[in-house]
Amino acid sequence: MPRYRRLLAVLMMFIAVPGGVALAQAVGAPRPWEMNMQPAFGPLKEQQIALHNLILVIITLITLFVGVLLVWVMWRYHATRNQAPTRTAHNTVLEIAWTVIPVLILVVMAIPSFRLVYYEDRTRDADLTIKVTGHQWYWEYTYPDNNNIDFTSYMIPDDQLKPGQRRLLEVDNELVVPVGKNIRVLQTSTDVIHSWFIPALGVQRYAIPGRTIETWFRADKAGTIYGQCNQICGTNHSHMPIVVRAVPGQEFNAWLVEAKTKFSDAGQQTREIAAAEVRH
Ligand SMILES: [Cu+2]
Repeated sequence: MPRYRRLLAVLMMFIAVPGGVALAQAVGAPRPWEMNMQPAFGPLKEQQIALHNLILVIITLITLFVGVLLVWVMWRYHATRNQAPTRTAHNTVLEIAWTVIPVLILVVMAIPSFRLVYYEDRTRDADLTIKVTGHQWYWEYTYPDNNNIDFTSYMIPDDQLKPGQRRLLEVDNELVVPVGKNIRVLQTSTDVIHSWFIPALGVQRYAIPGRTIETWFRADKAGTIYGQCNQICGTNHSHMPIVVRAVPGQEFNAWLVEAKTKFSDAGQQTREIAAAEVRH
């Protein structure tokens, strides 16, 4: 009974996911039947969820209020119940109220909103800087604090995926970062505008040619976090995913040593990039 089994699998997922987070490897990725935002991996996303929840309450109350008012007006002032309509044209108190109250509501929404925009903008105390360069159609990551380690990150095509890997989301070289550290991200692009978007980290920033745009993030737990380019950037826009692997400090240092040898020949990298661009 495949349908029954599928339903069971979905149910299991709802049970397994919260439990899974507590286990060894947390995963920040989209899930089937997802109705909410992805669970937070760090402070940016936590604050985004808090702002979202606040605004959701406000707009729900407004919608209910306006809806009830509309239904009441339709019922109360229907021609059969209100045969001699009033000729009222002005009501100063009412007009001031329906101007001032919405302004106050907007101010209540604007204050936490602006606070969050500035919080996401840059970190005052970065532990590590990473440069992200968008290319048609892959990402390039540079670690200026660590011998300028530089590598490209390409999507793994469908026919090379291992069992259990996510289609259109896996890459050959992940961006590796230490857990609990503030990561400053400097972004640019070499061709068109891309956007570095990682929902579970709460990061979404344009990569614009000729400009360097800053943002930051922090992963507060170890795990693998998936994202995608979300600015339409050409034919293979859907083929340039982002994978961030957040690992404990010691593991990160070990990775740095390994990466220094693995990606040591910067010249070779550059030549490969140039060759890839000619092929496209
Ligand atoms: Cu792109």
